[in-house]
Amino acid sequence: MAEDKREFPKDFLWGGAVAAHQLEGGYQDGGKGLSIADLFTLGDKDHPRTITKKIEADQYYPNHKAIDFYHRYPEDIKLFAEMGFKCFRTSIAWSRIFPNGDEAEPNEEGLKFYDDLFDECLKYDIQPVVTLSHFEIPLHLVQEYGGWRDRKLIKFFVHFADVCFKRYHNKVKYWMTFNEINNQTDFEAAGHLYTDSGIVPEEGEDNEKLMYQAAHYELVASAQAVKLGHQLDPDLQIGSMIAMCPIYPLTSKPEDILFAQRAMQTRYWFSDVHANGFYPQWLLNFFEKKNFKLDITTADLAQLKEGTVDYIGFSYYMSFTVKYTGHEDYNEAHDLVPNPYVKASEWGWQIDPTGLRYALNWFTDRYHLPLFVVENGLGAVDQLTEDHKVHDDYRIKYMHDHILQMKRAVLDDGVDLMGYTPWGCIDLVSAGTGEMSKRYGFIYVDEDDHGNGSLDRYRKDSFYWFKNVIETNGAEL
Ligand code: BGP
Repeated sequence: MAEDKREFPKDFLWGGAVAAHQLEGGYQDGGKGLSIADLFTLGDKDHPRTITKKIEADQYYPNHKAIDFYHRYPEDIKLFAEMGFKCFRTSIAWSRIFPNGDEAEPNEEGLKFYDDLFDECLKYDIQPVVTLSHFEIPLHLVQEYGGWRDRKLIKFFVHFADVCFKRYHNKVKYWMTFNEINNQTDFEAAGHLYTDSGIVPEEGEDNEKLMYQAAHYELVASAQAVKLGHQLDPDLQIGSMIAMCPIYPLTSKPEDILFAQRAMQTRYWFSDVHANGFYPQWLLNFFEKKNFKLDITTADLAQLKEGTVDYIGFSYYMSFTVKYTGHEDYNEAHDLVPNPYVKASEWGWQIDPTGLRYALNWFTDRYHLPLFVVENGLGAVDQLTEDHKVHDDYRIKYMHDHILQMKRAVLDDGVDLMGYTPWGCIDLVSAGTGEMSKRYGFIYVDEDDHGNGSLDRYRKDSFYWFKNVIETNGAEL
């Protein structure tokens, strides 16, 4: 097939994405408090990370140093500028601004750090795109309040959001409230509950109910933040951030189709609430059926309506497949089956570029809102050659195939896509495993899984490839 030489719309936001706890390091610098991410140990694809109660001397915590972006960001932003980035997605570490999370006054040193970081981006005309809560909440909120199981967290988060909007609204136009808010659907993995919501389920507690309650509080907090942000500055664009893994039926058997539909509803009701401002009826019926008496007030429901999002930001790495096995309700821990048509990465993530075009169309049909692909990429082991090169043609192929599908969704299907920020544009600590060796970057960072290495940065082959993609606005992939 002839190469598709069409360009993306002008003003398309090409860039890259990271999260504070996965690259900043400096975990106690500038008055920062501990966050739950500071208690994640190192794992690997066969051994999940654990979360210790306090910092243990004999454990390694990869996020403490990460890639030391906290001290080296000018060098890194310069490399992003060299690639031609139009935007840079990062998050604000909540515990840099509010070390405990429940203070009235913010920590000026933390605020100043992000002022300087955003100024450095703007120096090169790189627009910051900011996530407020990316998998880390101040540890004190976990220990004192039990994380998002407590309604008070709404107040603390909204205060944090308000302080950030007021301080940075002249520098940051694009915001997202909670990273991958729907990744809690896998409620049987207690680690996820802990990560997203800072909840440690107690013996005998119903994880599923806890998840729905925490998610409700988060959605109310998000809606209140969106409303406040718009009141302060109507130019702010505040979006949701959804982990999009389309769920396909294994066969065309009507039962499989219906079950896949319910699975999609179960994974994506979060964006329904963000975008529509109300709960889907099937879910309210489900709460009844399960006898979940959730704390959802009339005032909450009014607030959800008043704080709907401006766009849907989402991550896309893989698709899922399900098969109906006789029960009605989708349970992510048990109902996924391998897709015989799709190959998986070394970490078992099913690589499916076509699924990205499907997802873009699916979101468009459902919400009629602008979309933003704020994460996508291939985690792979890279080899640094003696002359400091990385020949990562596998990564280039992955990105080529995904960008091509994105191009078709935009130019053929008419999807309104704001931009594309591939994940981990510079190598960083994996959220899932804590490894450095699961690399996503265009820029190689000399550091191993245990924190050894010079931390020097090197341009991979994909660096030059992506630079050209941006320069030609996607005409040359
Ligand atoms: C997303 C998270 C990111 C990031 C990415 C890759 O779910 O938003 O924080 O880490 O996945 O995952 P991993 O780091 O586990 O490879």
